Amino acid sequence: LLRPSNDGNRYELTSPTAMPKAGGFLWNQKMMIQITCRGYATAQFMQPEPAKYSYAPNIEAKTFMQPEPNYYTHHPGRFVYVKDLQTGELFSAPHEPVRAAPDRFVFSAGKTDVAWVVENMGIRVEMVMGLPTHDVAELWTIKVTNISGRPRLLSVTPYFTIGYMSWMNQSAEWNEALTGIVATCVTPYQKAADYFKNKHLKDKTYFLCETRPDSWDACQQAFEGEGGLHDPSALQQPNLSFSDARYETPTAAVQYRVALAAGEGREYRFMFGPAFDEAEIKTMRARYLSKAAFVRTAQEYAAYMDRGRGCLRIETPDKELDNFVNHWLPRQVYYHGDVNRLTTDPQTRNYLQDNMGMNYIRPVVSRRAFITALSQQEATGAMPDGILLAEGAELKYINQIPHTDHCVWLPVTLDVYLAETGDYGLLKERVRTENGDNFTVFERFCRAMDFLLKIRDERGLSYIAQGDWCDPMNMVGYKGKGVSGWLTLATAYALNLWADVCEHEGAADLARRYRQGAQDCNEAANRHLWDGDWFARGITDDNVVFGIHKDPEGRIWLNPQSFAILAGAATREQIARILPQVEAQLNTPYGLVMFSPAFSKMREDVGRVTQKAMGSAENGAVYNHAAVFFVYSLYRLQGQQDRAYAYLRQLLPGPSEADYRQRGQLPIFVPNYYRGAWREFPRTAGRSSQLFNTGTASWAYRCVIEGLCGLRGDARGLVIRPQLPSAWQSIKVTREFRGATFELDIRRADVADVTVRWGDQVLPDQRVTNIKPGETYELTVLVPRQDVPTTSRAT
Ligand code: CEZ
Repeated sequence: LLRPSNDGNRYELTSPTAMPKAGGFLWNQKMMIQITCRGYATAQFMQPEPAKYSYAPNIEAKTFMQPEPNYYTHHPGRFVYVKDLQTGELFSAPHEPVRAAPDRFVFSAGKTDVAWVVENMGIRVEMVMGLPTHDVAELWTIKVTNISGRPRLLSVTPYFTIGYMSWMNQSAEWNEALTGIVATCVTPYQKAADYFKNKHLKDKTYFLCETRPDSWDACQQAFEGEGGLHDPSALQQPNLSFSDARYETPTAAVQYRVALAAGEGREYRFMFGPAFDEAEIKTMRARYLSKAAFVRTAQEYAAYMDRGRGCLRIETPDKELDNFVNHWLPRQVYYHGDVNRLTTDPQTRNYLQDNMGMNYIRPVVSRRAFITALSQQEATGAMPDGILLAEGAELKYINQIPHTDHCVWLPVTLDVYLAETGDYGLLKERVRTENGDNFTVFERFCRAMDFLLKIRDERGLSYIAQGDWCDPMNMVGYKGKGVSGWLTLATAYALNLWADVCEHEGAADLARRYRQGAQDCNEAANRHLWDGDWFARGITDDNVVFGIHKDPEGRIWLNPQSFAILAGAATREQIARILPQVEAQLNTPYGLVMFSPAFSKMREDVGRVTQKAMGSAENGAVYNHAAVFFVYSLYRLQGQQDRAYAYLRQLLPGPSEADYRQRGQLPIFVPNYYRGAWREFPRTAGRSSQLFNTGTASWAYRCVIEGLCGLRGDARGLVIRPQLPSAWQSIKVTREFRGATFELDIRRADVADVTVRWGDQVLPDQRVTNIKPGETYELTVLVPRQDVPTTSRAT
């Protein structure tokens, strides 16, 4: 059903029906496209706000990518109809809209292109989509080959949807000079001021053909007619109807009539994308639409993707994990760090965590991100809800709702930056904000930490306002009193991390003060939120503690447990109580759910999260971001590597076929969630959201690098403490770190503690120091045969 190919660089799916929503995605800094194995596509480009060029038949939200996208007959897509003109038989590739059962089907998701091979009626259709590196356009190659062994007469009709562009004004027509269909619209708006903004929008969609077709349709209705998309009326005629669209829904359908001898094939190239005017379309055509340009563009794009290669190669007994970690996980991390989810105002916590992952790929980008984020710090020390990345951008949608956790992510992200680079110089940089204040990075971090200390109530618990990390938990504290148990613990974690940095910088007083602050938070959490076997999630405006034994829904939440471990709030005895509760109440065959049981109805003192569908998203799904926090916290303990690995592994679909089918997703990204509520709704449990925007990616990569492989930098060098699952005898790892390459041969041996050998030396403290850029270090790492599970904190 599915398998890696091309040395793990691609993933192939051989059925269009087993996992209908499975697909792949490509991006550059201006656009992204997610396309399913059946040909449905969702594409977005930036100008600078997100916009469409292939529209749905209704007016759709463009604000953010949504989970579990619904595909329907007229969903935007990229298709080609093939009709036998002698028998009248018809099929379409990749699969939609005709849905004819293929003789052979291969959907192949690559890192730099998405491709298909579909065979039906003795005809092979090969489709490949690539993107340029710096422009917004899809580059398509469609090849049709006669494999029937006899001469054939065919019509080949690419059908690329343009869709409902605008209720104000939309049209489309064939453009002879450009050899393609050009559709035009006016983006709907109301305010006069928006006229001047919208003037510069790319309100044209073009579909260009390298080879002039014999006929075309630019009007959707003319093409589809009474036949419907399964058998469009225009395909029942000798040729398409040369229609134009006059305030009608535009489309791009073009037809080639071909006679193919046995074994003969034809290759066509097309370009699809948005433009401002015809001059731009002309330039784009000249730049890209030829065989030579396609080859050059593919090479450039491959070089661009290669910059996101990541810093780790592993060879373990778990081949599927290897494939994911060596190929796909860094790609997903790179995507986040490279384009910040293609928004002009990423949520601050997302912006910082996405850059946390970028530290493993291009730390200079992360360094710049600190400066960008801190240059928007408020006078109070608070961080805004979103970071503005484009001129004229504004805080929109979720970023207009006050959340209180953003400062937490500063030291969390910095922790990885310093571990990767050792660049403490960053702390001395001066950053000026719009309101005119001018502080060093170090001072700004102190101000952010002071702010976290300040936004606590008389009990020492952190206010939640209208949300914390959990966005839709908007009614716990909207009256101004409610507190977040998670945030109290996350504050302690952040303060401790920052205290370490203060110490390194010789600011002992500050270190003491932040450590004291952390201890206060931990004590407050223990006093008010420890429920006997786990930590509660919070206390509402009306002073009701929730996330506790007696709650029938939302009884136990994962995040407070993870951060109680990270913050050092949980003692060894408490951890020993927490871990089995998490396993018993939160684990499912598809991973750890974020809390349990899911809410079946609105709880007005918790909020919008309880209104989401049971088991979807934050309402008790396997919300991978939360699951991976827990995995990370286990890796920070000693002797929890079996649990950590088991939960980490569940982030990924497979490897059994039943699991792939149930999740419905290729193992080429971690989605933001899999459906939970597996006791209530086993039929839908495990189903992937298909949404690859998620903080999970950064943390998963971090868990593999720092946790499983145990390769974490510090001020002096690289510390090596692998945490292999007990069933593993050995692994091989290549790690790039501070310009050097480390080749590690890690295996179990009769040693009392991890032993790192370099040549004939045993390295003290399992640490490589004086790392020389350009050098390759070959290390032998011996790990004890028996890891005694304990719950003590790692040092
Ligand atoms: O958004 C994510 C946020 O991007 O949800 C996470 C949060 O930590 C991330 O910053 C957990 O709440 O209802 C909502 O508004 C949700 O919060 C979603 O928007 C959710 C999306 O699924 C992410 O794309």
